[in-house]
Amino acid sequence: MTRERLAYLSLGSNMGNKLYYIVSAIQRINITNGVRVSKISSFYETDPWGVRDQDSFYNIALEIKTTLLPFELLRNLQKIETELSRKREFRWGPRTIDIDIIFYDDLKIGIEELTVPHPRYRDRNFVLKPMYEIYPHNELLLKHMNRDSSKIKKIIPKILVSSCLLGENCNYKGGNNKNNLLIKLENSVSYIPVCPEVMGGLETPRIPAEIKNNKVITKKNSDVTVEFNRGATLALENALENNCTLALMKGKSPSCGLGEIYSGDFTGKLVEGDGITAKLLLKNKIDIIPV
Ligand code: PH2
Ligand code: MG
Ligand code: MG
Repeated sequence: MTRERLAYLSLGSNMGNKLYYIVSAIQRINITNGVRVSKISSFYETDPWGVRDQDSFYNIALEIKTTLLPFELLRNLQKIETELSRKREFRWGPRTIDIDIIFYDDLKIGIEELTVPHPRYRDRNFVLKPMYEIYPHNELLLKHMNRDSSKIKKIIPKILVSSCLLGENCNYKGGNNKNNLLIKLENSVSYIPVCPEVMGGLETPRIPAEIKNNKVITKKNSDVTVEFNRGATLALENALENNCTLALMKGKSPSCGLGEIYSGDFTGKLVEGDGITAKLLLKNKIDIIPV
């Protein structure tokens, strides 16, 4: 077992739902074996650097702790880029997601595939500014900051989130599904917490329910479809009022699950499908990351 080392990453996106790509990347980095995200900077909207004639970027910086060697880390990050539809068309062109290793411990690596520290970070405020937030004792970052005058603006994205993921005791058992990464992200975004089941009028704790034949049925065989639909509508209203384009939703749940949900037999088995709220959000062009 190699020891854990600190590395600093720069993330950027300027295609499609930029917020979705950046947050998806953070989550995928955090669940990679041998990697955990330890610090997340603010989000910045930045002028395109290099090739100027393209959409503005969202950029952030991450501190990670990793037992992976630089090349293993690089491979894993490239895999995440590919999973998030990254296509390599031309240098510095538009991309759904770019994940660059800026520093890896105090290592200096210089071969064709990987140069660390990143060869151009000193010229890029979109790297320096977010990085300085989470790495303030690195004076070099500050020193380089004014070589580049391109505009960069801090933003606080609004994100719809299942309340239980932030630690609210609103799941059916009366407990929560607190997620450490989402708690860490709380300093960089503005969360709009919703629990569609509670908003729909159900109590906590409540009898578990699952979707079967397009209805939501409790384990005691009562039909709670009306409550689930009401909760979904209220969650959607919250999202629209706040112009959310992204929702972080509790996975597998009959309200919030995406892609896979419980089968309807109360056996713990999963089947393909979306929860009632997830389906409504998607229909209204709000992207979902299941957590
Ligand atoms: N990435 C590039 C080229 N230009 N400009 C901004 N503002 N942000 C980026 O992340 C970025 C860029 C190549 O990686
Ligand atoms: Mg890059
Ligand atoms: Mg890159």
